[in-house]
Amino acid sequence: MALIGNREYYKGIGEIRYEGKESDNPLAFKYYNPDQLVAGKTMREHLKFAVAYWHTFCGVGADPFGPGTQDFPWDRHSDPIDAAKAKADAAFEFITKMGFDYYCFHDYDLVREAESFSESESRLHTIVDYLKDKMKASKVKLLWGTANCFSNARYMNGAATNPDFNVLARAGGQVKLALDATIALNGENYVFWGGREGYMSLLNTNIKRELDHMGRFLATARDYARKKGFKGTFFIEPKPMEPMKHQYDFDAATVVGFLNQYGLQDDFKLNLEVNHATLANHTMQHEMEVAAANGMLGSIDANRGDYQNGWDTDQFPNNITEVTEAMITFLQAGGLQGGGINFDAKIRRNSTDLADVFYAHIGGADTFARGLLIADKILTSSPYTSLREKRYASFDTGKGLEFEEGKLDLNDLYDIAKINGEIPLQSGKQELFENIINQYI
Ligand code: XLS
Ligand code: NI
Ligand code: NI
Repeated sequence: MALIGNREYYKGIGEIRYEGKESDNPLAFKYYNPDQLVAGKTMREHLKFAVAYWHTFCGVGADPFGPGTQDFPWDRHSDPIDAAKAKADAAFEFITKMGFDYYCFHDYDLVREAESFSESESRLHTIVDYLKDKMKASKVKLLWGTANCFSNARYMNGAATNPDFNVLARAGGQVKLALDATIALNGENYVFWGGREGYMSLLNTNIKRELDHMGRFLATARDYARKKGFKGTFFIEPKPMEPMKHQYDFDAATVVGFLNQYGLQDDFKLNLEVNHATLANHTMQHEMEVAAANGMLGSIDANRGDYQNGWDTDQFPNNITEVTEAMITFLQAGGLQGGGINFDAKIRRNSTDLADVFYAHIGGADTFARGLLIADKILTSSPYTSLREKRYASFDTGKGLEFEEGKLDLNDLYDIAKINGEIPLQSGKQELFENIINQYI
């Protein structure tokens, strides 16, 4: 294959192709067949896979007990621009070899943040120009950009919810630059993950003021981007905790309420992440159902947690049942509104072979492709949909329909209750529903 840069980073690994489920080639897709039609669209169009810059090209595997285990050649450059360009070369080589169409970034994943704000700004300009050329040459697109307003010490008490106005203003400056970069690179969406928007202790926190500040901050960012011609969608990414004890964007339902309260509902939708759902004691399907019910199913950060512990382990997706259930909701909602499936996931600290990051993305893509195929079969050829609809049939005609249309008052319900007397039980048939999912897997 033609290389975009002049150095090959992932040596000995070529383009990953679809070979079907009988293939025993570990470096091939078994289910993800980009051009295969499912429910009227190609898999490529449905799934819009993206590589997360921060995990795949920045994450060296450090944990609270020790430093990283990966030694990325691009990090060895002492000059920050050289390092950023080498990283971009590696990134585009990887994304192209995977055959994916998209990537996602935080501002300072692209280039190291400088000592001064203005030097950071000029570094961002330089790397954005470089990325423009890489994108043109490769046809890889930007699914979304975002600003890292949580790593730097200045954000230890939050960014938009910081009690110090000057920190909020600094975050505003940073978000402006990240929006500029996203717009310059034709980003299709822009994400806000409230990394430290929350509290460690209520004793020193004024929730009402902090939420008002966050609402105002997001409206300010939206207005700026719209004025600059940004047509894409803004996403809020819910997460209940970590790094803070409590984060305001707790889960889908909380964020929907927040967006409606602050008048942001027409411009913002949700970017839902599997491991964030489970941290909030929900399933991913629950989060997607809540978002879809409100017309806000925007994008997905694909990963998975660990059933035996309670933090954001960001493992690559491999749970077929979990993903199949999510894809049922995905198809019923008519797909994602503007977003795609971003692998916000990292290989384990002891996965140190060059090929490991390929296996990881192949497994993740195959899990989603397989979930999509199964969900489509369940919806088109199993009794699943009719069984579910049947449960609500009493609202389709007669008094039930009149109730839905707002034509009955409480006295009407009283009259019906009196005439009906005791009502026969209607089974929820949960085990039957579960069996259908398993049968189609
Ligand atoms: C962290 C978040 C983060 C966002 C982007 O838990 O998932 O990676 O996706 O800031
Ligand atoms: Ni995420
Ligand atoms: Ni996360």
